[in-house]
Amino acid sequence: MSDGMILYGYWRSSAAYRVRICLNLKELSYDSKSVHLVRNGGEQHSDEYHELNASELVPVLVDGEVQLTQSLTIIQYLEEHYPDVTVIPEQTPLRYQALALAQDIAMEIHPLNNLRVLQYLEGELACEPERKVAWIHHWIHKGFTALEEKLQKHRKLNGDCKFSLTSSPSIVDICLVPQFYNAQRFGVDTSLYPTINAVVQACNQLPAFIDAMPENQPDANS
Ligand SMILES: N[C@@H](CCC(=O)N[C@@H](CS)C(=O)NCC(=O)O)C(=O)O
Repeated sequence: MSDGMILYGYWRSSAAYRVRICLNLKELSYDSKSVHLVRNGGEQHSDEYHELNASELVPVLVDGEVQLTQSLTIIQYLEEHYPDVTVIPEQTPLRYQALALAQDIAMEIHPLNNLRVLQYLEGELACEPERKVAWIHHWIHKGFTALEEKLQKHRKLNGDCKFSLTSSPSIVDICLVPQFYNAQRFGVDTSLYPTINAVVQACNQLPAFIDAMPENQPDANS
């Protein structure tokens, strides 16, 4: 276990939520530093935080001398440096399937509904609130439809499994659970995706996932 890891995040940030799950699964202790994404125009835009990540996005993980951005890179770093519990399968082709599905969520769904994208739609592009919601739902449904199909195909070929691709939680589940939370927060009808639902339910019974939930963070509802 490493002393002194610091995670800069925000209770509702999906990307920080991914890192919290990964740290918990690996039983690594860390201190949380809250970066309020809304208050005072967003603390991510402060000079102090800009020094830490010029992209002005959370999370940032500091582990001793190492300072990291991008949740998938942070997970890869944790996997390589704290391998006692693994979250990226080792066997080919499962490993690459898992990395690809994690990217399907983290790169094809999440960025389109990120705070700054929604703020730009509402602000500069003067998008009506209901059209903004339509945008959010459209991209989540598109991503979840494909993901549901991929998870069902995996089951047809390999038999049933408790988590997305494997019998223990992987990087796919780490990305899926926060995206599902986000979908529900925005009122997306998630009942359309039975396999995704079953996987999320299985994950959310585990302490590592429960402890990482937004409402269980020190800055929840701040
Ligand atoms: N690809 C990045 C995404 C990071 C990201 O989008 N973070 C969001 C919260 S989930 C953020 O900081 N948003 C602030 C903003 O949009 O101004 C990662 O995986 O770490």
